[in-house]
Amino acid sequence: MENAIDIAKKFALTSEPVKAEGFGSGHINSTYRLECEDGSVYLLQKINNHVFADVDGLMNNIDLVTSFLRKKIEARGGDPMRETRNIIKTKDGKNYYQSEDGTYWRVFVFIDHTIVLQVVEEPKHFYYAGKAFGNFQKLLADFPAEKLTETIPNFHNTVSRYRDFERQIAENRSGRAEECAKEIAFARRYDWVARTLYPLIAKGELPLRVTHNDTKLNNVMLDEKTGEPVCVIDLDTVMPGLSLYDFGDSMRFGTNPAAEDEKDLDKVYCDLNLFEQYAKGFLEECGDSLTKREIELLPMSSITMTYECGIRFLADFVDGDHYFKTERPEHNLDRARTQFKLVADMETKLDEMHKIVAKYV
Ligand code: GN1
Ligand code: MG
Repeated sequence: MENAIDIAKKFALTSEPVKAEGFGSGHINSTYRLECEDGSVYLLQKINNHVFADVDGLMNNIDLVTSFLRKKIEARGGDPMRETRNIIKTKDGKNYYQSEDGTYWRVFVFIDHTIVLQVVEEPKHFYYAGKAFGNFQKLLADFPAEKLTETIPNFHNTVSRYRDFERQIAENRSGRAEECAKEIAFARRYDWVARTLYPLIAKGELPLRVTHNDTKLNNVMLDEKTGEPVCVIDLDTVMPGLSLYDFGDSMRFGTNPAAEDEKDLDKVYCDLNLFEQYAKGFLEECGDSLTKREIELLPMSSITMTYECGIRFLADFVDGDHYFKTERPEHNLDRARTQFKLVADMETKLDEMHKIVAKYV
């Protein structure tokens, strides 16, 4: 079987690859920091093709989106090699390589002098994350959405997510459903949350835009010295979606001062100061283009996206951990618990969130 170095040799690198080390913290793909003989560094990734069934469509999306962004970044005098992902093609000019064992690989330019955070360390980091994702949305406002493949159909369709959740609980492939009866009961008590955003698209109340759809704090690279945003990464789920998905998912991950998989739930809550930091940054960048209805729903989107992630983690736990990477048997359950703790906490803070949003529109 080909190892990471053999695979790297298929790509048009500046010199021979010599070292590949595990890197990053994504729950889906596997990432390596790749070093070459001449000292140049790249990012090598194995794409999870169980999650992304159409790798060709996925990589074509990333090629289209990054090419589009590069032009905009150049036009405003930015650095297109740092401020967006850049695909390194294979020696035969393809966006990815399929190895002999059927796995899929890609290489990106490595962006140095940046940090990626798992929790907010200084409030300004989250303000900058808000600016990064708000700006990302602004830059893609005139991207021709019809050119994009839907890499994961119904990705944020919370109505079908809830149906899948009930089906996986009923199937109980892991036999662990009883172990999490309390969490299942919570998910059912809050099932109304699944109907707060998605159905409004069909009713014409919310516009589809080109959105990132996976806006966790660790999907933005910040300058190691200043903390200012450098580059939005993890473009696998850039698809038509709601601005509210991007806003809410950032709040889900970033307003919690503890880790997504923290076992001590006393440490898990929604920090409203952090909520304010992100809201300010996001709205400064793209607030002008949001509709009244979108703005009204910004606070609620934090709950909806956190709930969605919670039922996905819980369903995967009961299903036997086939989707998200896990490091311990209870990992997905621990993650579901933090999400549900946040949902309940955010619910008590909705009024405050509305007051904060009102300050920046
Ligand atoms: C996954 O790949 P990563 O770790 O950035 C997941 C997101 C979840 C997130 C939860 C394609 O994101 O939807 O919100 O984990 N990505 C996919 O941390 O399912
Ligand atoms: Mg990621």
